[in-house]
Amino acid sequence: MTAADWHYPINSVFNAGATLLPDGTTLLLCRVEDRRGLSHLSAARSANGVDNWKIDSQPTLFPDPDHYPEELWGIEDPRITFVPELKKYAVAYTAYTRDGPGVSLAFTEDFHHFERYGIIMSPEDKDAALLPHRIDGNWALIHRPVSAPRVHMWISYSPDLHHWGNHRMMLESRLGAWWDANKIGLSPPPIETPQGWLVIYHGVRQTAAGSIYRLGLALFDLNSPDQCIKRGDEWVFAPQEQYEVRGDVDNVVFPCGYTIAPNGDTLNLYYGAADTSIALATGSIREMLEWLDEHS
Ligand code: BMA
Repeated sequence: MTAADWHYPINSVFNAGATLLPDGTTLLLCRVEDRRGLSHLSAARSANGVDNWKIDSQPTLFPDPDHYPEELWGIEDPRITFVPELKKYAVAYTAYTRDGPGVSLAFTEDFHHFERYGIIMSPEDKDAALLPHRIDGNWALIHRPVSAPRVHMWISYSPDLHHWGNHRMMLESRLGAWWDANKIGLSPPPIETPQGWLVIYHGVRQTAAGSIYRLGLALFDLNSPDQCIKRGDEWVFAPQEQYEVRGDVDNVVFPCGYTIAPNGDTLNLYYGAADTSIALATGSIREMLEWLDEHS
């Protein structure tokens, strides 16, 4: 999808959260950047997850004056998790405050009506997703606080989804010349597998020509998700196609969501390409786990 698919003038569409609805429809919650530069979220639905997208004619979730000043400069980069205990979808998204990005949480049953919890992680913080069920009685949220000059992935726990604590560092950015030096963050929500939580994360390499956003893999313990079991040394996905290397922000692949095919193995990864369009790539979860066995 690109801006040309929208019902009203926008600048770009990228970084979409994704989920499968009960009837098998793929729902994307797309980050839509308007022509002021501020973002809102819009739902797009497709029977096959590939084409014939039906895009909401109006913004689906937009910066809400009841949540000013936290959402004053827009809302971005949603990650969707279906929570069976609540029978609701959790949407963790970036609220762009005057003092930088924070993490907000909302719940919905239908992607028409939303219950907003407001900011749950104060600025600067982003790249968050809720785990689908409690761990030892507590909810768990992966997020990425900014602690310059290096930023890492953290996980925090909550008894009630409002009060968060027991903060643990989950994955540290590497140093020096590495592709994932200094700045990393969760990309889509973790994938629960019998071997552990499979995490696709982004690493940001700073170069003289700008940043390069690439994706790597790591595996975390199912019962203690702050414990990293394996981490790949090499990236597995990087800007390569023209629409990934050229756009509003060159050299960015940035997935915020996926769906899993009925075979339980094929991952449909929806990602923002160069902050300009939404693209789809597919892969095998089994192959990713095997790759981690060989490359961590
Ligand atoms: C990150 C996020 C993403 C964006 C990326 C590249 O920090 O803000 O929304 O896609 O930068 O611009």
